[in-house]
Formats: sequence, structure tokens, C-alpha cells
Amino acid sequence: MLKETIENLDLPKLLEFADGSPVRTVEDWQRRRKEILELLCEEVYGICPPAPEKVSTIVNGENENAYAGKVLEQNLTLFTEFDNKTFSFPLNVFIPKFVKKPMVIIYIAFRPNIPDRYLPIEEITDEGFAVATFCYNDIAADREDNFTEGLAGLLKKGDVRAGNDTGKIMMWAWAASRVVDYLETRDDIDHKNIAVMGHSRLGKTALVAAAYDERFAFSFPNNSGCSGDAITRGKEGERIEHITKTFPYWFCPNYKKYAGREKEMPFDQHFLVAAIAPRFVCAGTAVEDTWADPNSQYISYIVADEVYKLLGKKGFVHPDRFPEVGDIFHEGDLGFHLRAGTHFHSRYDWLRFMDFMKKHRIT
Ligand code: GTR
Repeated sequence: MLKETIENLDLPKLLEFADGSPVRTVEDWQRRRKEILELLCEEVYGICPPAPEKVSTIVNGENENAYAGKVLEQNLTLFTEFDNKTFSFPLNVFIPKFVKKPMVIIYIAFRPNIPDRYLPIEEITDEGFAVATFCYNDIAADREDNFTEGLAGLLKKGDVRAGNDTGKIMMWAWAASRVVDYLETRDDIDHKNIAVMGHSRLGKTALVAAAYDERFAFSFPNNSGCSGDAITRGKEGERIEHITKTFPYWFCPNYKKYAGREKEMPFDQHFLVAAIAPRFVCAGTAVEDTWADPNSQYISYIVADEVYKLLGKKGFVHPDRFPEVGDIFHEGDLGFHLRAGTHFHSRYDWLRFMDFMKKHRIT
């Protein structure tokens, strides 16, 4: 049943180079992955900002006995230096004190509030996870500021944005990688198990971050939908014409040319998911989130599976039907759940993501 639906979408092939030649081996895939990442920079998210020459932090505040004495909380400023420029942003770190080298979730947050309705810190640290979190607006403002502020202002080239100029999703993803630069200098966390997580536009960001930075062992896109994990061809709800009209600054200017012309795209969103292979991706979706379209999200994982198989992994383990409320597919390297309710980053989603990470922890 799924096979026919997917064949009818006539999706661009993952295991075929742009010149039509086949991708047969692991080495072929490494080259193909590079091609895919360049294509997605060029057509969707814009080019990656440069990696900094130097990253450093200062501690502005610390509580060694946060959350009933169970957690070390640190409020830092993270400084980056690149191309003779300096860019800094606030970063908050929470380390459960009674766990040796905890796994870490980098949470890209909508709001600076801690805790927040999307970020129940104590419940997460009680599960044994460390959290490192920053607010995306501290990187580049989520509004049309003509790319004058924050990282956007520093990267700006001319007055008019054009072609593959970096969009804000890519900038937020860049910041998540800077948090990894910093975490690598700490010896009280598990460097092998670093995840990036976000909701909605920041779920899209969590996918982009992991696609472009192999140091993320896990990506958790929650309700990421259009231009995140949902296949665009045949998609219900939000489409490129909507998203590029309301949020043109999330993307590079090239992307809008595909509004209403999805069939001409030499890619679709399974390219973004597959670029993370062989690492873990686990998606949260919600049945009433029809704007994101859970069925189209599900299809990405089904088709990305062939790359995982080529790399000798389990891939996506799922039944031959579309998902139903309450489904949790965690057996493979690609995970998926469909919960009741609307667009939101809920406790239920957090618990499923943490279950997945515990189950697949890299030792
Ligand atoms: C919507 C947007 C979605 C999603 C969402 C969000 O307005 O159309 O793509 O990103 O915002 O971030 O909450």
C-alpha cells in the first residue's frame, strides 16, 4: 500500500548521482552525501557560515545546587571568532550531578525562559540527561530585519539578498554546532552521545544542524513539517508557496523559485534526513498538526531507509501502513512517533525522545 503511494510521488533518487550514475558503495554514498549537502545549501538553506577559528566561554552565573540540589546549572556566554569578527550568545547548561558523564541534548529554544513550557528542565535532568540550551533569537532575529542584526548582520554581504545567501535556519543550526565546539572541551559529559533537538521551525533547524555536522549522534525534529522532514511533493497543509511568502528569511532566496513547482526540485526533504545517515534521527509528529502533515513526514523516513541499509544499518522499522495515533517506531536508526493533539513540544514528545536515546546510546 505504501509502496504505490510513494512510487506515485516520483521522488528524486538518493542513490543516484546528479549525473545519473548509480550510488553502489559506502564510498559512493560519501560523495553523494556531499553532493546533497551542497545542493540543499544552494537551493534551500543557503551556504554554511564559516566554522570559527576560536570558541571560548565565560561563566556569568552558577548554581551548584539547582533543582533540589540535583543539578549543576551554569549561565554562560559563548564567544566565537571568525574572519576577524566576534559573535557571542548566551548559553545555559544543566548537568545532573548524580549521573556519570550524562548524554547531552542541545535544545534550540524559542524563548529564553528556563524552564519553559517546551523545556521541562527538571524532568529531563531527572531522566539522567544534561541539557545545553540557547534561544534562537539570540543568534539571528526571527523576523524580517533585513539581515541587519546578530549573526545575520555579521554575515551580510550586500543590500539585497540573492541566490544562496545564508538563511536563518542555517544560522540557528550553525549556533548549535558552536555549542558542540564548547561541549567538546568539557569532560563531565558523554561526547559520543550529543543530540540536537527543536520544535517546528527549530525542528527543521535540528535536522539541518545534524545533516551538516557529524558530531551530532542524534537529531530530534519535533513537528518539523514543511521544509523539515515532510516530503514536499503531494504534501497537505503548508507548502513552499506559503512558507517562502511568510518566512522568506528562513531560507536562501533561491528556494522561492520552487513555489508551485515542487515537481521540478532536484531534491525533496528525504535528502535532508538521509544526509544524517548512519546517525540517528527520531521524529515527533502530532495527529492534529495537519499543517505539518504527519503522513508526508513519515514518507521521508521510509525513503531515507535505503541509505541506512546501504551503510549496513537497520534503517526505519515500521509496518506497511500509514501511522496511527499512539504509534511509536523505535527499533531502527530512524524513529518516529505520532501522538494525539496539536502542534506543540509536549512532555510526551520529550519522554519518547529520551526513550529513543537511552535505547540507542552509543557505548
Ligand atoms: C508555522 C510555519 C511552520 C512551523 C511553525 C512553527 O507558522 O508555517 O513551518 O515552522 O510556524 O515554527 O511553529
